[in-house]
Amino acid sequence: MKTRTLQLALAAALAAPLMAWASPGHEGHGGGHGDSHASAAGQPGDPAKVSRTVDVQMDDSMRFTPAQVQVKAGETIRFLVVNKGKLPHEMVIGTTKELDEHAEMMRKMPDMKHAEPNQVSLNPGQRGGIVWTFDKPGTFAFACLVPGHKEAGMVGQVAVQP
Ligand SMILES: [Cu+2]
Repeated sequence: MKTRTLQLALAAALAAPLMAWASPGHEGHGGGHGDSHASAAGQPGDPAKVSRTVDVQMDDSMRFTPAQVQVKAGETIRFLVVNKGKLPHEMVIGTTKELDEHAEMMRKMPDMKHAEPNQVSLNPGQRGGIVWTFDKPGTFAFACLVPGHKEAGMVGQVAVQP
């Protein structure tokens, strides 16, 4: 499981700088869902202004392919996501901290379903998309927050170049 080890190592390496990045105003889901879609990782993109499409596959090996995406700050990316597995999977974009907090919430409320612009939840064989604008440079993440999946390594990384 070389890839998984690499991902875990990356996650660990990234955790520290991301802490410094998070602004107090963006911490957690304090105000509850729905009042703001802001994330330190960017903002929902305008489908009419997509810069580029990135195809992403999810499968039951608990991996995203590709697990690494490079973008330039300001780009609006359309992620076209397909679930090739036999389990439901999802892709959620955010900072490592946001995703950790979100995963914790999912563990407490496993039946919670919500549609946010930074995520797509797909049943086996289903396709979907996320349009997201990465407006700030930095290293961000995406993960499957189905309980256990992120922990099993279902995490990817978006490097946003200035
Ligand atoms: Cu998954």
